Amino acid sequence: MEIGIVGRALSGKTTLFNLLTGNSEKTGLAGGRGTSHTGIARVPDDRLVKLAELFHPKKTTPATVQYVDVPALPDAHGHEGAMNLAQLRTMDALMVVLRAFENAEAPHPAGSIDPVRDLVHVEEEFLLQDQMVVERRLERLEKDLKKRRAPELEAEKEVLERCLASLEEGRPLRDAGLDEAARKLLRGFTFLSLKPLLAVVNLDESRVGEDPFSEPRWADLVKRPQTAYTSVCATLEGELAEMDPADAAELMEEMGLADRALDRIIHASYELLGLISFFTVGEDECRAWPIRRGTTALEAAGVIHTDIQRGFIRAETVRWDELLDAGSMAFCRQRGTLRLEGKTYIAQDGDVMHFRFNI
Ligand SMILES: Nc1nc2c(ncn2[C@@H]2O[C@H](COP(=O)(O)OP(=O)(O)OP(=O)(O)O)[C@@H](O)[C@H]2O)c(=O)[nH]1
Ligand SMILES: [Mg+2]
Repeated sequence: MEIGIVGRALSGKTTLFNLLTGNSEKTGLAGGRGTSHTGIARVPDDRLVKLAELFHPKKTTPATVQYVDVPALPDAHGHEGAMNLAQLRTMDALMVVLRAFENAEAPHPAGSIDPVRDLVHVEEEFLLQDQMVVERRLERLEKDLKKRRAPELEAEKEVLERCLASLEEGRPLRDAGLDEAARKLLRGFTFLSLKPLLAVVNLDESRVGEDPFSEPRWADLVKRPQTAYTSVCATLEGELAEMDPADAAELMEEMGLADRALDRIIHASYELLGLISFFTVGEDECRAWPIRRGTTALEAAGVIHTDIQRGFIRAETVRWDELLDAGSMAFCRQRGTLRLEGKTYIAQDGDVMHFRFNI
């Protein structure tokens, strides 16, 4: 599962990517335009921290999210360059960085700061690309339908016509009211405006802590489905990352900040990808495992190892907080909070699972 980072030139994509992943790619005008980078962010999880305090494992392994910094394609004239749409199509979700900071050394390509305009700018390109794909396919379908009336082609045509209507109105496919069946039918097209979107406003240092979305121009945008909005000040996050944790906490309190913006971005990314975590615990390792919402116990076992899936007998399951409260799996069993779940049980966020298997 990958999240592609997009946005206009010099919006802070690579700066944020570095902060999220701990990589150190070049930023600013020296940044290598056209080269994409991949990195991994650990998903902060208090539940895992508490479980590790109980078990004192040799190793604690958080869930991760993979980010790809997808810069614009190099432009021979030194202009902004076109988005790398082919690479964006392969992503599971997109994070668009919207510049709201002033920086004279790295001027905004449009000459002024306006995050709403930039979101529309990026989305319009997605809409245009998707519209081209839909129109081309519809043309082909019309031809095929003249030769042969097939119900599956009729169904595809009906869904694509709905898509076209939405795109022509300027509404992303995310917001076209498509049901699960329609989405399944569209999967192969890798539509950009159908991908879950996280919009991140990169605030100026002077405006840290402000809510940029209270401005009326955001009102309609923030209501869109499968779209999440958050803000960050990349410069401040960079400074916090360099400080020791106690000093960082003090500075955040002084500034009236309740949580770390980077944590918020990672959590929002995880949720946008439709991921939840189950845990495995023990003296060797406490670990959070990412699974899609709706994953069965049998599939969850397969995430750990195919052998465990193959030899699946049952999953001894308890909620993380019930385990903490009881202090051990054995006490959970005594209290009756430990459940024996079968193959079809739908794993829940925060479940601690111990798989019994036999191969
Ligand atoms: N003042 C200020 N400067 C920032 C902030 N975030 C990024 N910058 C600066 O803005 C410039 C551009 O940042 P990058 O991270 O390289 O932006 P980018 O979107 O990756 O740029 P391209 O890949 O060239 O499109 C760099 O000089 C950063 O140091 C911020 O929050 N405040
Ligand atoms: Mg960059």
